[in-house]
Amino acid sequence: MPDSEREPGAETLDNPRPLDNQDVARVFADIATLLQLKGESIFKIRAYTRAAEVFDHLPEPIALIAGDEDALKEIPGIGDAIASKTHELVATGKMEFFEKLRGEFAPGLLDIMTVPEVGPKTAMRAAEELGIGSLDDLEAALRDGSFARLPRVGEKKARNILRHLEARLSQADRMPIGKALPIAEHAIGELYKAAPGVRRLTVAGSLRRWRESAGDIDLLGVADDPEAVTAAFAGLPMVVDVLGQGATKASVVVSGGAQIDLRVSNERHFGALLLYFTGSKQHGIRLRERAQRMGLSLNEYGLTDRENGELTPYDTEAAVYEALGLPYIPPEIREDLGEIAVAEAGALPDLVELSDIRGDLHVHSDWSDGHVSVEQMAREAASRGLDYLAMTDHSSGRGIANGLSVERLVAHNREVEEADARVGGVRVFKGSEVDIRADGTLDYPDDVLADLDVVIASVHSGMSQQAEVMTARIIKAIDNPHVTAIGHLTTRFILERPPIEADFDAIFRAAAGNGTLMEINASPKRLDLKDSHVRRARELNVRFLINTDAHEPDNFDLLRYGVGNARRGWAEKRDVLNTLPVAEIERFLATPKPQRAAFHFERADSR
Ligand code: DGT
Ligand code: ZN
Ligand code: CA
Ligand code: CA
Repeated sequence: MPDSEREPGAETLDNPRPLDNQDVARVFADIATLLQLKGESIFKIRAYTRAAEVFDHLPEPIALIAGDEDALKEIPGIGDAIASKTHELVATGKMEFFEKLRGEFAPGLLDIMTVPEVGPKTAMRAAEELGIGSLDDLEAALRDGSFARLPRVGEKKARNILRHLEARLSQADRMPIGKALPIAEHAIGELYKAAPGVRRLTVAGSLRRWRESAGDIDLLGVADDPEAVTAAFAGLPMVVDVLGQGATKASVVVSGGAQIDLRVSNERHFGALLLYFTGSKQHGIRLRERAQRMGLSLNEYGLTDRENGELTPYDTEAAVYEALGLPYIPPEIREDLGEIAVAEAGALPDLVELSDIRGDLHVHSDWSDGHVSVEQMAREAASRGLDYLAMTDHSSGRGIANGLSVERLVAHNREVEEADARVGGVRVFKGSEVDIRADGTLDYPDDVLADLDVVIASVHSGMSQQAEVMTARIIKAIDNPHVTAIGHLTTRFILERPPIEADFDAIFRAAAGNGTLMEINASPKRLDLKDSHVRRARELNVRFLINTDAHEPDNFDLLRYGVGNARRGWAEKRDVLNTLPVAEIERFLATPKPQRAAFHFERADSR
């Protein structure tokens, strides 16, 4: 699957997103399922299953070709009937055939079947015998035991299903950080305009910790007249509902559905306030326990001496930590994952920073599914102060992509060399984002890969392989001498598509063993590796690239999400190869692969 079905940030709050390749694939898969339940012929079912697979793997956005039925029919596996249904679906958002078919079954049947381990037969029985027509019904039947009593279900399976469902429901009203943070920043800008007396407006909560998703948006600020600020906040044009409004706090819902909580304090208490509302809750609890042991009590106003009841306010977080005998702990690692003990031991990691990143080794152009030319991307990178980038357009394994055939790759390489010569201030490397096929072979032969400076190998298809198969597939790519890094390892989309199943420790060990890098893909719909994988990989001596996977110039701005995510995984500057100056990167790329594992670089490099 390509990176491009939906550009990061392309959705707006007001426009529902257009159907992407996976949406279309899902409709055809649903049709196949329903036809199977109806007992239709295997040939008919297979045509729809095939269509679902084709669209799932299509490396370009379906929206770009669905307008043209003839172009659709040229895709192998897509016949007349499916082409016209696809056209209808993408153009109108609906497909009559599917709507009619769906109407023949109990409502909610397909929803229920989206829960792992609920197969079609069980779902049908649940609908017919228990009247289950929604996920809510399903939850109730799982809790009261009636679901477990259905034929071929049983206690154990019902428990598993409930676990899957709970995981689903607990994510249901969260937003990916890529949606939440821009809303928070917009609100801050608007509030500065609407409430001239407000200062130090800051994002707090999970967003300040750069968690990949947020339940709500927490904002803090300072003012001499807090009530004027909460009133101005409740009156912002973006606000659609005021949930509560008081002298120092307000909660609102903004257009698009996000909730924002604002708290305003005076300057003297702001450090304690920020510490409290940044969380995490668990980190706060540990700090309060520590305060207790010191005869103090910690709250959002400061530290109170429990003997004499005297409150000391703090205007910075660092001052609170200091009073607790600790160095400043960065928000990204305040998750009660051992950070307080590590801080106490003076062993906090020196986390990588946005300004440490000097280049980007995963960038697309209009040669594949990017939006502008190689040269424009290079100029854009240069103007943003990057010292180098690698142009890594897609390979074309399945022949239906706008990915590059070997012939086009050769021409692409020439254009990259020309851009490198023409655009000053930035080194442009020749690269490819090459597909790791289902069997672990790559789309290009080794002699073609050998001509490239940077090879990002990624899984874009066959994502539901069994763990052992997937692990072997990825390790085979890692073992290829020309592969620089594995791109977006798990292929997940935050809150949308689950990660692959694999033995990640085995993958990280293989990568560390021969110096293959692991990408931390900064696209906020991916953040892949995710934070916990970064931390584990780092323990196993893996080194990283933080890449934007940019498909257009604005995407270079997404780097900050990747850095936030890397910091949540405790990554330091020395763990991240693209913090190196260009000469060092060239030295790394010139080092043959098994020796890359031992590649040593100076830490004390300055810009
Ligand atoms: P979220 O919104 O689910 O993404 O996660 P947070 O961490 O932003 O949580 P939220 O919005 O409920 O609260 C913001 C911060 O306020 C939280 O990180 C820590 C603090 N906080 C909220 N409720 C409690 C609580 O009951 N106890 C403690 N110690 N702190 C709390
Ligand atoms: Zn990709
Ligand atoms: Ca929050
Ligand atoms: Ca909150």
